[in-house]
Amino acid sequence: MVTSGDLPGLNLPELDAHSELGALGAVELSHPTQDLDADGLADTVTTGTDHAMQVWTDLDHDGYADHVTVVDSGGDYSAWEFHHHSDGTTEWVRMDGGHLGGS
Ligand SMILES: [Ca+2]
Ligand SMILES: [Ca+2]
Repeated sequence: MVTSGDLPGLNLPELDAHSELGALGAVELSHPTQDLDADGLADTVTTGTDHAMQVWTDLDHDGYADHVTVVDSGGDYSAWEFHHHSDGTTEWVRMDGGHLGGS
């Protein structure tokens, strides 16, 4: 579980599109600010630097991110989902990735 990060006050890890999230563990979204699915409950936090931005979404509102999309300033992106396995372990799984804009 991530308890501290590079972004003061948000406690979210700073990632780029080539970061490996597999063993990152649960990421707490304590103060989501955006409502991505428009159900009236804030579920999403966007973080970032000059180099990359991260969009963290807590789809089931349990306080922990279930999905993150990372986009580099150069256009590379990756999308990850947080999976809960039946044996109690958890893992981030890369679902998508590539380069925005075709080539
Ligand atoms: Ca929502
Ligand atoms: Ca969640």
